Amino acid sequence: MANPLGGLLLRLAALLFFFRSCQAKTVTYDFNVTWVIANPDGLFDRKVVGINGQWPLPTIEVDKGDQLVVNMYNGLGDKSTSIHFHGMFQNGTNNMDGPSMVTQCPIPPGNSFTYNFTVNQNGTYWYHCHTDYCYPDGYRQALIVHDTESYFHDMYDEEFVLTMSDWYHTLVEDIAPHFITLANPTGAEPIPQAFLVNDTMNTSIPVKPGKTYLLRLINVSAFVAQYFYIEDHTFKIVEIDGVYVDAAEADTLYLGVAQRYSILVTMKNSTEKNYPIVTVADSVLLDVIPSDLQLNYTNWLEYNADAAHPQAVMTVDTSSDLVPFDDITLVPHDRMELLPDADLTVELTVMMADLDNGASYAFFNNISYTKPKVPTLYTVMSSGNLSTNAEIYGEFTHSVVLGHNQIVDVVLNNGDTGSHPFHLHGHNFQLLHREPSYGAHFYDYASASTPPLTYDPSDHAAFPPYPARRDTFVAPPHGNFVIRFVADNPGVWFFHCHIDWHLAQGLGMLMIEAPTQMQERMTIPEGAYDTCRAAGVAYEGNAAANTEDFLDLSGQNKQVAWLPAGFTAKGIVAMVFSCVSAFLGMAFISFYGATGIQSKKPEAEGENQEGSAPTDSQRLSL
Ligand SMILES: *[C@@H]1O[C@H](CO)[C@@H](O)[C@H](O)[C@H]1NC(C)=O
Ligand SMILES: *[C@@H]1O[C@H](CO)[C@@H](O)[C@H](O)[C@H]1NC(C)=O
Ligand SMILES: *[C@@H]1O[C@H](CO)[C@@H](O)[C@H](O)[C@H]1NC(C)=O
Ligand SMILES: *[C@@H]1O[C@H](CO)[C@@H](O)[C@H](O)[C@H]1NC(C)=O
Ligand SMILES: *[C@@H]1O[C@H](CO)[C@@H](O)[C@H](O)[C@H]1NC(C)=O
Ligand SMILES: *[C@@H]1O[C@H](CO)[C@@H](O)[C@H](O)[C@H]1NC(C)=O
Ligand SMILES: *[C@@H]1O[C@H](CO)[C@@H](O)[C@H](O)[C@H]1NC(C)=O
Ligand SMILES: *[C@@H]1O[C@H](CO)[C@@H](O)[C@H](O)[C@H]1NC(C)=O
Ligand SMILES: *[C@@H]1O[C@H](CO)[C@@H](O)[C@H](O)[C@H]1NC(C)=O
Ligand SMILES: *[C@@H]1O[C@H](CO)[C@@H](O)[C@H](O)[C@H]1NC(C)=O
Ligand SMILES: *[C@@H]1O[C@H](CO)[C@@H](O)[C@H](O)[C@H]1NC(C)=O
Ligand SMILES: [Cu+2]
Repeated sequence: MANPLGGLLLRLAALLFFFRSCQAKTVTYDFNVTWVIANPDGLFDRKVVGINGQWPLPTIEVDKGDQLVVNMYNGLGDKSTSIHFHGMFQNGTNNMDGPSMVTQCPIPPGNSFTYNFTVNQNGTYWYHCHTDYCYPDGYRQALIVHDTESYFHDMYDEEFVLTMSDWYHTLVEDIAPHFITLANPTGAEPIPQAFLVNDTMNTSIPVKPGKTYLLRLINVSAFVAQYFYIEDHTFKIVEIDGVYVDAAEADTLYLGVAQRYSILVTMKNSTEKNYPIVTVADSVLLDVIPSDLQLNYTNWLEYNADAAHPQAVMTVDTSSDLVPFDDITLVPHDRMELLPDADLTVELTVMMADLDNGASYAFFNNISYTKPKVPTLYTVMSSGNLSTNAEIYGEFTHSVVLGHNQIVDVVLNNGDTGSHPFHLHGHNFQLLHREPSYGAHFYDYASASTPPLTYDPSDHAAFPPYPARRDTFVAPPHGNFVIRFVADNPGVWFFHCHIDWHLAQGLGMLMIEAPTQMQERMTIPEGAYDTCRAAGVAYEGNAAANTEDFLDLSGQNKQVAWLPAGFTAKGIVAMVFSCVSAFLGMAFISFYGATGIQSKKPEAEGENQEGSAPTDSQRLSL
């Protein structure tokens, strides 16, 4: 006989259980960061950054709504570090964002730092160190936010994470001294020795016929972008950088550094053969291609472990013949509309040029990002009502103050012949415009003799009604893009090229978003200041650590001086390489630099293309 009370109790219990299982939980990771030895490409043993004695590093996994706590102990002994959780908005917790000298002090050896924030987002992310250049030493891994309510949750049987990266045999600390120096005036980026999928090579993903898999692809490269396809399989894109998109059929993807795609792949019904998963490095980004560098790699969808694992048969001659899916055409599943016209437009021109020490730097509008003496967030917190005055952050942090809830456009013109994946911390932005589009002529502009395509606000294709959103967007060689976001997340947010070498050359700037609201809403835990004390870094004052007069920037860190007028990279190249020794060259430069010739900024972009920007032929001549 039915017992109404019992039924009610049962239902209550079920409800309670439901609430409990939905309740956000705290997920805690203890990371003891130390050096370990690894050899993922089978070619070379090297020191890498391990966590709790392991490498590959642990994948962080949380459910949407969870509180994530990462207790990090720096056991490296010889290097400061920090962690950035790439793509996490850190809404209200800007101080947990991770970039050294932006939102925290570098964590010195022997010290700890606790990252603690709420994850109210879904999708595919990653974490990596963010202190000087560091993550090419292996300090990077996936961060997955599980969401049982995603619209595609019932459309797949199983999921796999696949990270893709370039791999160096040399420690960053040994590469760095040779990179930004007189000996490398063209700024030729270090060439990786291999490319890894999931921190290894020759991976087979065991699959079952007829099943559908969710593959989360994450590009954790430091430099080189890769094309991705699976022989004889198409797939559906369902997520980019944590934003669900309407399923879009595709066969080839281009993953810039730091970008993520989730794709659904349905297996064939037969188990006769295994299919190559092919990654091809974008060789256009490489200044020279060493003869022993393998650019394309085969991994497999393994239907049958006993069948052959064939190498991919390349159907194109070079990577630039692959036409990837254009991410700007994706439509977010939540149908967020095009934001209203911007209240503020930040215009940025990218350029690479040599400074007075003969080394190559990267610039947004003539400014090469140079670390301040006080982490910029702490300048905001200690500056009272002067926080809205961009001057206090110093000229060389390239800080722009955004008003709370302003609509902001970033118009970026790439005066460089390389492509650059730009990342904004704290936000997703809408993709409004990009040219040239992927296709046959994409790389035509990558030539120094082709003038850059400059964005024309009065003559462009209509913006999409439901623009795709992501946190990292690739600027094409000599091309441009326009992105838009709402300044609804008070904080100091880094906007920078995610090619670690280019960030080291200064390709970054800061958005000081709603500083007054930051002061009202945020408190910095005392432990964060302990880190500064241990690091010997000031945590009050303007960019020059002046606490008395925030408008007095004397003593601020500056970028290296401009080259004297008429002095060009070509001259330096010719000089360095025709001189008997680099030492002679250096002596000449210091002599030349000391003669008191007026330094001069490049007059116009055009002149700079001609003058100090490295051209392809110069790069190749190295
Ligand atoms: C970290 O690991 C190193 C090496 O295993 C060990 O010596 C050290 O005690 C550990 N530190 C912490 C705080 O766990
Ligand atoms: C991957 O396979 C290739 C070709 O069979 C082989 O030369 C290479 O050593 C393998 N690499 C690793 C890390 O197993
Ligand atoms: C993390 O932050 C939450 C919310 O501010 C707080 O309640 C909790 O105690 C913190 N946990 C740790 C380990 O610091
Ligand atoms: C996050 O997931 C929820 C539930 O699946 C969905 O409604 C929301 O649109 C997702 N957010 C984004 C940015 O895709
Ligand atoms: C790739 O590596 C991650 C993390 O180590 C692991 O969870 C995942 O299963 C691997 N994927 C495949 C296809 O082996
Ligand atoms: C990762 O990004 C780099 C730089 O944009 C790119 O060269 C490389 O091809 C990307 N990797 C993949 C697998 O797409
Ligand atoms: C596999 O078989 C199922 C059921 O017979 C069919 O619906 C599906 O289209 C087949 N898939 C392929 C890729 O042939
Ligand atoms: C793929 O690699 C092979 C061997 O390294 C090479 O011969 C071929 O040209 C490469 N193809 C592409 C498209 O890079
Ligand atoms: C770079 O500096 C020159 C000389 O001061 C100036 O004319 C030019 O407008 C600057 N370019 C940008 C984008 O600010
Ligand atoms: C800013 O703060 C200073 C010191 O608290 C005060 O003297 C000054 O009047 C304030 N200025 C404005 C414009 O509010
Ligand atoms: C941050 O949180 C506020 C509400 O507290 C919300 O209005 C805003 O949209 C959020 N911004 C982001 C980028 O998550
Ligand atoms: Cu770049």
